[in-house]
Amino acid sequence: MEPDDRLIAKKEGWARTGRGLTGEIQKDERPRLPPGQKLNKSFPVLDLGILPEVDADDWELSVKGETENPLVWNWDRFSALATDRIVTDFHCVTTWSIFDAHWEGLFFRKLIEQVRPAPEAKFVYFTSYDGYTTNLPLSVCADEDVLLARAWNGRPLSREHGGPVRMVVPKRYAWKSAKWIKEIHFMKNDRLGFWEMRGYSNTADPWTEDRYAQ
Ligand SMILES: Nc1nc2c(c(=O)[nH]1)N[C@H]1C(S)=C(S)[C@@H](COP(=O)(O)O)O[C@H]1N2
Ligand SMILES: [Mo]
Repeated sequence: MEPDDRLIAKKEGWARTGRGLTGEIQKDERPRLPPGQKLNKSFPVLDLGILPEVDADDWELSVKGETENPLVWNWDRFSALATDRIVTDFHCVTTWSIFDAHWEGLFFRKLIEQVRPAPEAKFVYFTSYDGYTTNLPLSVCADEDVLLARAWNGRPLSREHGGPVRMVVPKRYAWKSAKWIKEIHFMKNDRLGFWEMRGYSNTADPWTEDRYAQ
């Protein structure tokens, strides 16, 4: 069989003239708001209502459990490292979402590098200065957008949003992001946190409306 020269020539012509191009750029199929969420222009405050007052000078973070190198950071140690920046959306299970929160802090994966979790460590349990707790798999905490935040939208994190330092886990409902973080415990086994023990999902994925425990 001989090549079909007429077909080839026609298709070469299409390449020259750009046949079939619309000039439209393919839009992301996925909407930006997860199902059931509403965009909030301001950043709401939501917590147990205890609002601990923790001065940066008094703040300490202790990282312990199944790790080779447990550590305690004070504000000076932490803030010298905490220069990572990220812009994320943030979704609360009570149905508000905010877009484009500018966070500054330390990527959690860098904390993981420093403490070197043991191979058996599969879960992380967070304890806050108000007594709040929450839990996540280590694999979720290692995601590139997870951080310990000390600033929001260019300003030191306010007390009501969890200052001096809070967790930010953008791919999970906001109750997984502990404010006023005090202790991070690497563990072999999972342990349910405050809301996880009270009917809220342990996996907490906004994109599948994974709000409540089954
Ligand atoms: N320490 C602590 N962290 C917490 C909470 C809390 O009560 N205490 N509430 C959680 C819940 S339910 C939500 S929706 C977010 C709200 O964060 P924001 O107040 O900065 O919006 O914080 C989460 N982290
Ligand atoms: Mo929440």
